[in-house]
Amino acid sequence: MARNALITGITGQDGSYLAEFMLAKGYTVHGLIRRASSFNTGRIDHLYRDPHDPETRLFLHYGDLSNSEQLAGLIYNIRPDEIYHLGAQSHVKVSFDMPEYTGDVTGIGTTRLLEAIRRSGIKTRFYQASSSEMYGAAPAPQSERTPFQPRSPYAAAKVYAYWMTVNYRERCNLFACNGILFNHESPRRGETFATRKITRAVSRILAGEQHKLYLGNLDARRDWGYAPEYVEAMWLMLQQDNPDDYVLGTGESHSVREFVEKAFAYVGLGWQQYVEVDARYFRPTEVELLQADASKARGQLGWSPKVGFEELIAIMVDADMASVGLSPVGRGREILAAKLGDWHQNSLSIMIACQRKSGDL
Ligand code: NDP
Ligand code: GDR
Repeated sequence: MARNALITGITGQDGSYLAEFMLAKGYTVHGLIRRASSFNTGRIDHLYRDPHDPETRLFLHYGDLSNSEQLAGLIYNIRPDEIYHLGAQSHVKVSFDMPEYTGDVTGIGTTRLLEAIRRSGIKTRFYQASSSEMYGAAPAPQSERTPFQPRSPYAAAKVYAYWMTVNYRERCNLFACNGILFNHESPRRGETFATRKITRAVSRILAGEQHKLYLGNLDARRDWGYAPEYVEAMWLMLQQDNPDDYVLGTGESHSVREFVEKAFAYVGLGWQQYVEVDARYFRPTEVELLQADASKARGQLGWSPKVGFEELIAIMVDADMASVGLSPVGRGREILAAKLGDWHQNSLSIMIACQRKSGDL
């Protein structure tokens, strides 16, 4: 019988890639989605089929991480073999404006799920989307052994969720894993995160739809990888003999300034003419330097990312150019074709298809 998976955050960047990946593996996929006054399923519309169709293997359920009663019912009824908990208020800057809400959804949301699993008594495997933000001020490179020094309400909420995951693993013998993921990006990245804000601006400037790009701290350094490669490792973690925690990242660190420079240069523009620094995008406390030591994932999961920094930029700028009706430079497409097979290659066309709204949920 096909295995069952439940994905929270299925409408987000990672959730959409993971759903694709799991469907391709033959799983039946259940996703938690929020009720919204407009369609919020743009990233998964291409996967959605009429639930009356006997071939359907993707099912969406309304719910919210702030509502434990509903989560318990869902888990009890679906009885998933694997649960990927990706749902969160995931924006670090927003978490300074909404610390209590972020704690509730990003932190306690994990406890609600873990408790629902415990109470239902089902046998399942649980993945917690932990974050490199948890390292905060800790010196780089950061590994599973590096102590956390969170610098934002988001990071503090993730640290709480991390330890609750460990606690349920030890206390209830639950197969529960923390994936401590460093930044991973794609054409499906939310438009207010730095990389996508930049690649989208580059394409809109080229198309004459935007004239300036306002950014915050250009000196912060991040370890940026390509998102589809990371969701594959989430699945790998839950296929191991024993539950454990793993860092995922490229091992390279680059500044926001370098990202800007390369993204503009990719289309033949100089960035200084277009970029201005605006204090409103600075954070009260910043994480200056993140760089992964992912040797454990490499050794135990056999995972190492193939897409490098400049390649990631090419993939993202190409996709954003296509979405504003420009002909992409094309290197991004070549990289996807050459380095990644199967479902990765669809990334660009799906990104464009994402603009369509199905309307049949
Ligand atoms: P996104 O912000 O793209 O997606 C977040 C998802 O969570 C969306 O589906 C969103 O739904 C859902 N969500 C938000 N609030 C609630 C709620 N109250 N109830 C139910 N669902 C909710 O995040 P990513 O895909 O980038 O990241 C996935 C996870 O991984 C997150 O937990 C993030 O914190 C974590 N992470 C991400 C990294 C990255 O670089 N991308 C790195 C490390 C960790 P909606 O679409 O309706 O808003
Ligand atoms: P991050 O990603 O905070 O690392 O969290 P984000 O892209 O928001 O910021 C990266 C760095 O860029 C700097 N920056 C700006 N950031 C944004 N969003 N907008 C700007 O205008 C801007 N200018 C400069 C930031 O200060 C920061 O240093 C992401 C999220 O996906 C989290 O959920 C996840 O846990 C971590 O990555 C790992």
